[in-house]
Amino acid sequence: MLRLQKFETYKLTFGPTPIEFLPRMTAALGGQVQIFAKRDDCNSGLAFGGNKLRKLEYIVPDAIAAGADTLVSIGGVQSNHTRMVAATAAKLGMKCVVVQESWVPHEDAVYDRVGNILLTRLMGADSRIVPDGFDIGIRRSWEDAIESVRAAGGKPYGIPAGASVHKFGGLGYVGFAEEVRAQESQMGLRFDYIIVCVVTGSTQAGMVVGFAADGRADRVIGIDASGTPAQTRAQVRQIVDQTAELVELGRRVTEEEIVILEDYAYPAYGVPSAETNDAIRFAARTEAMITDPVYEGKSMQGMMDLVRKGFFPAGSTVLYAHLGGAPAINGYSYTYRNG
Ligand code: 5PA
Repeated sequence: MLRLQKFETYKLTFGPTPIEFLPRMTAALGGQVQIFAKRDDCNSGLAFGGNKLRKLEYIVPDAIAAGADTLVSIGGVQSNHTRMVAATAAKLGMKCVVVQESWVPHEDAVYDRVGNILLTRLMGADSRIVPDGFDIGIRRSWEDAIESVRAAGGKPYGIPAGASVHKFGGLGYVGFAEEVRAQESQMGLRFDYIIVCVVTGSTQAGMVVGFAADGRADRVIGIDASGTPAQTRAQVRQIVDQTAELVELGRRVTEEEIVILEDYAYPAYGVPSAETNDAIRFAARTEAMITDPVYEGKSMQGMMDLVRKGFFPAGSTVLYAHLGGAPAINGYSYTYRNG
């Protein structure tokens, strides 16, 4: 039994997210592997939702207890995470400062005016674009932003990139695993594999700890979208250990139980390959399921390739964790101008 209940939460999501069977995608990929999706992209009424809200549900009580009046976070120009922090701040009646680094070597005339950054600004966040490139670690620009709030007399509460290296960053996706187990018993099945996109690490790390409780940690297949997999893996390892301790897993998760596939992040973080674009069109045309060029398009590409390569034995059930991110597609309007 994982000790998750002892942590306070602040409700930002609707509750358990649906799991749906994807019949047309299953058939189009050969019919040997049954494909399901868990729709964390539809988890909330806050600004289109997504994976960050599960994490933030465990972080907000700490921000309130700290007496904060401003949430300060960081991501790329089209960050989903900074959109979710801006939404959370609006919902709490707090202020919000988000640093948006230039993580993506992508040029589209409207890239910094549509999608996530548009929504972030609409919700009243102070969005600060800076020239620094991609890095999932603790950043100087973020520390400077925290300091600037303090210097102006505010009470900042810092949330790192993707809410990942926050002490409670992994708890939300331990909750995901508990939720899947409950849904499995209602559905009368047990998923053989879970596919998840990984960049800053706490989504997969939480799942690994959650599924370690029933011996399935190595069935969580992380698809790297960072393009810096060594750093991502090290961060997942660290969050796994910290989260396992918090929920009292009672043992150390082994290296073999942390599975991250590196083959799909090319050509770079935030830049879709031709195969990523094929996967995005495939999910849209078989199931009207919208994935984005930065994250879910790459995990979709990875899942499709693994099915086609026979990675999953015939008869397997695969659960694709849809973590959100669709608003970013607007920043790629030229790429998809003809569909
Ligand atoms: C993100 C992250 P982790 O960062 O927890 O590994 O999750 C990867 C991920 N899918 C998967 C979507 C839709 C995501 O938004 N996004 C970041 C952001 O700034 O938006 C943290 C990088």
